[in-house]
Amino acid sequence: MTIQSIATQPFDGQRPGTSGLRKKTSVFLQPMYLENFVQALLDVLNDSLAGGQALLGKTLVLGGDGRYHNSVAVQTILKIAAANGLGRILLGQDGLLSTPAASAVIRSRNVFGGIVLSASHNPGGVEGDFGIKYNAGNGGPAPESLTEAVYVRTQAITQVRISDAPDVPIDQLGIHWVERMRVEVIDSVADYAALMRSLFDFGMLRGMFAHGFSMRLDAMNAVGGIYAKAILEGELEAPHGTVVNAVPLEDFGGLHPDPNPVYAADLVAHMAGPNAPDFGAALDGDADRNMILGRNFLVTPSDSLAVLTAQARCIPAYHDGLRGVARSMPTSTAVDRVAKALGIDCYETPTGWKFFGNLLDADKVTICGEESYGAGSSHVREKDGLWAVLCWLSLQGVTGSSVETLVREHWKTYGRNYYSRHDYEGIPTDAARALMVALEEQGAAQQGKQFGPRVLTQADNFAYTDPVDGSRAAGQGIRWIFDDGSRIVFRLSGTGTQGATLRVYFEHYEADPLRQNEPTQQALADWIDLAQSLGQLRERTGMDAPTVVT
Ligand code: VG1
Ligand code: CO
Repeated sequence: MTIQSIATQPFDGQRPGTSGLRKKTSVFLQPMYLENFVQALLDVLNDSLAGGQALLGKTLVLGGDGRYHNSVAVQTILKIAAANGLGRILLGQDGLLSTPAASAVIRSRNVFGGIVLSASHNPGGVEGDFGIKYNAGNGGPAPESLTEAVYVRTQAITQVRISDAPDVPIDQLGIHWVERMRVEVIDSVADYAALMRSLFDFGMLRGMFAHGFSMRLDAMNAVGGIYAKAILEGELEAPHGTVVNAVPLEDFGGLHPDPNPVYAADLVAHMAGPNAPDFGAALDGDADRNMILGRNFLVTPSDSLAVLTAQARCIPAYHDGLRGVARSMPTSTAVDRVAKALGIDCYETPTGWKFFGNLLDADKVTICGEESYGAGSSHVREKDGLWAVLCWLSLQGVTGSSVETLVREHWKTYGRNYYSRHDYEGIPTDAARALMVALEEQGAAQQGKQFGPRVLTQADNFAYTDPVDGSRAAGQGIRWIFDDGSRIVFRLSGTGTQGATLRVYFEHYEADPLRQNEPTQQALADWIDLAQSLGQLRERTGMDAPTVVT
């Protein structure tokens, strides 16, 4: 075994987005592409520590969502880490760790950080996407200061250090060595399952299934399957077959592992059919997202966050109440009303889980959520799909109410926030940038004007100052806010890999229980029309309609 220094040259565009560096798989397959990024990351981590050989005493967690290239990338990373003098790696068996499980391992073993290989909800396979992200010692996504430093380093990189050691048998639990670096292959599920056991009343949940409660969890052929199988069918003794698409496949069996009504249409149809179980749920590629369904009933993620916040005391971990809550800016304000009623703080952050980390670390919030099917709590520093599912299971067990009843009762108490997101995918990047400039100008020009029964009171581009460390993030999305509290928000995706994706978010509040049963798109029609006419979306995107509506 020897350590080699390989000459390399920078690649353009290795700047991490909303959640790590995410590109077409073919981009990652280029020789040195992954190598450069990993070397740059280790350089930056090394520099952040005092002293020359500082990485020697450190441990990193490593694992991924099992998509195409996962196991090859794991071997490459092990060899680069060893060559750079890292002390130890805790590797999920077969190279697998869901995003929330990686966060759990970092925290439970109290280590320096972790690398997660995932492009999350993006499709996988040779034709799909691949990704890599770094999580810090708190278990959460690296802050922008770190990802930016890594990017800067990728642009000046000249050498990669790598060992020529043989591959590690990543399927074999136990201790292996690469150079002087210890590689411990760990059970991918154990730490995470223990954490879930500590939060929920597993005895009560087991009792539900014993008494015939039925459920279907669609793991979308992604890594979440191994966690859902072990916990739902294993520990909670739900019937075999409760978890479907449970085996992680390199291409997710051709599915798009994004749990929303469009890509999880199968589950939606099943939940509307004659054999629908009591409860339905789906996870995304790296199991940090969740979709919640009742019988013939879809829960919007913003409502899910609000209901969980309102009912959190049903769950042992939150018995004593919540410190506060946080939501991303585009997420509906349903949770704000609950926070107000509970007398707790509600924070509004930019999109992406990294912005919740400081609030959680400073104990300002307990539960966080995003409109994009993500929710989580202080138990880890990532959103957590199966945690959300176990929360909803607990709510049904404790209250004896169905998913639909829980949501409808919630609307009666707090009012309903009609909510929808329209995505326009694959817009040429330049056109998308120009569109954002135009939308900002248009907002400024129309501010104070009347549109039908309402006035556009505020038009701006959201900026956030972190209340804990004072760091600032500007340009986080264009907001058009009306005097009745309704909103239209526009932002560009930071996780797409082809052209640009425009996301348009619509929200409208309805307090009157008699008007809470309209189809969502109909209830939001005024705002959808307004976004079209003022924003000229058709002309500027070249598309007649959004590509995905959720
Ligand atoms: C999207 C979502 C955002 C989420 C991010 C990562 O980002 O909108 O809410 O945090 O994906 O989720 P963007 O920039 O494309 O809108 V995951 O499950 O893909 O890591
Ligand atoms: Co994800």
